Amino acid sequence: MVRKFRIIALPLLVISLLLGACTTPIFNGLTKQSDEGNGVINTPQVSATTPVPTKVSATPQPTEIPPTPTQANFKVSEKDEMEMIYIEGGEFIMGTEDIEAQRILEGNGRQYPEVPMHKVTLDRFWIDKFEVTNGQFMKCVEAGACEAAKQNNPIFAGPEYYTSSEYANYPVINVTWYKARAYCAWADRRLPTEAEWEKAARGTDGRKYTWGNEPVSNDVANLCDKGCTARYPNPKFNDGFPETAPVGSFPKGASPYGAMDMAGNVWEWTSTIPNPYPYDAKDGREAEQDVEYGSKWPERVWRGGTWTNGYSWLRASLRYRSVANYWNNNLGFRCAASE
Ligand SMILES: [Ca+2]
Ligand SMILES: [Ca+2]
Repeated sequence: MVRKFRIIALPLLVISLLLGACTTPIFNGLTKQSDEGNGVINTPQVSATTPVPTKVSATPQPTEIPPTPTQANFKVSEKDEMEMIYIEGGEFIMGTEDIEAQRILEGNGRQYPEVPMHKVTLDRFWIDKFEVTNGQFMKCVEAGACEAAKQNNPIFAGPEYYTSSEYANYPVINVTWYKARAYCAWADRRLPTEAEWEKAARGTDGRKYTWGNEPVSNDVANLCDKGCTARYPNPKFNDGFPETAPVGSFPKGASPYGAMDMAGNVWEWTSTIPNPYPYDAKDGREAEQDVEYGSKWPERVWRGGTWTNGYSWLRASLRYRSVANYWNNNLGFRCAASE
């Protein structure tokens, strides 16, 4: 009896092992896809404003891996292959009561008041994950839709900065607001408003920096560190980049949504005309045309700090500004989109 049981049990054991060997890789594959889809964004809230992935089906084919909810939060632009991040609609905390911001108010004339801290409600939008690069901008120039960046204020790379494949993944610089706007239009996008920019940079919780409230360190942003070639190198920091850095070089400084370099590397143009808080998109500061608005020369807001500035310029709420036809070797941009 015992012998007969062994004869039957042995083939069953073999069959079950084979089944196990077959099913394990499939399970692992599903798990891996799910992890990749999660990125740095938490599971999104399901709401009427959440975009529906085009491949979602109520009855997915057995051979297809079901899309995870987070896949709806990323897309890639067909025009310039920019990765884009979905930012849900709703309220966030804009501005600051930070003592640094209060103190700076008394000083730099081109810095603009960040106070008071207040709540702003935005519609959903998409934000570029990275600053627009030389490689991407050159495609727009070659397409005849963009005017080349100014090359008379170069960094050490000289004119090759814009054209060499070595710098294709570095942020484009020396572009005016008009050139930035033209690029985003070519790429079927637009410049972000400064409110959108700030929400994408700091999330909804009013944090001081993209990464949280911890002090600035070497691995969160490209700022003017000890090797910096700009006017005020700071020997207390060593971020490894004397001038601009390839986009996405500081993943530890990513925003809560996963956007890169929203602290440091290059300043970023926004669509917004500087105007005191509270932020109100309907009071004329988001005028699309080059209208006269409080000044003969329309100004626009910059955000995010840069490789030529120190750690105190990396606050997510910091506002800087210039006339729209200004350019500099620390000034670039990223784009946004409503849909
Ligand atoms: Ca640096
Ligand atoms: Ca930046």
